[in-house]
Amino acid sequence: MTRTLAIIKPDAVAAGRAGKILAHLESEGFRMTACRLTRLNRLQAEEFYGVHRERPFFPSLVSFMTSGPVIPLALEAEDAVQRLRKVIGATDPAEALPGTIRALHAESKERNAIHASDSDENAAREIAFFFAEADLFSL
Ligand code: FUP
Repeated sequence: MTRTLAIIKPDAVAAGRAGKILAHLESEGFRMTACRLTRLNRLQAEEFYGVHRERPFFPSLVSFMTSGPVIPLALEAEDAVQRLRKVIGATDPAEALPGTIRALHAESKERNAIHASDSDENAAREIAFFFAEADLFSL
């Protein structure tokens, strides 16, 4: 078993889609090892997306990610990082394969319902961003 981090983003939480997204993740075999409902402040959002700091969409992304509550989830599965990337679909919902979470629930490239770590190294960093080791349940 390996771990990855998902975040159900403010658009999906506000639209009442968090339950459906969690059910989708569970139906794909992901198990929750930690879960919170929280709102990022500006500094936290800027740090989380620090790799995109110089990109033109960065201010808008930070503003969106701080606009309301989010649900970070530490998830466990075999090959969790790569499998979750497949299940969420492409960044832009217009390019996401049918049946993926972003194809089903995202509004736009920015308001795209869910985040998923893109490597094992980033998964470890992103899980630690939201959760203490003692908060993680091993299943
Ligand atoms: P992803 O790994 O699919 O979440 O996509 P990226 O790491 O490339 O981008 C991180 C977030 O930046 C996306 F979820 C949404 C936002 N973004 C934009 O708003 N516009 C863009 O052109 C690219 C990314």
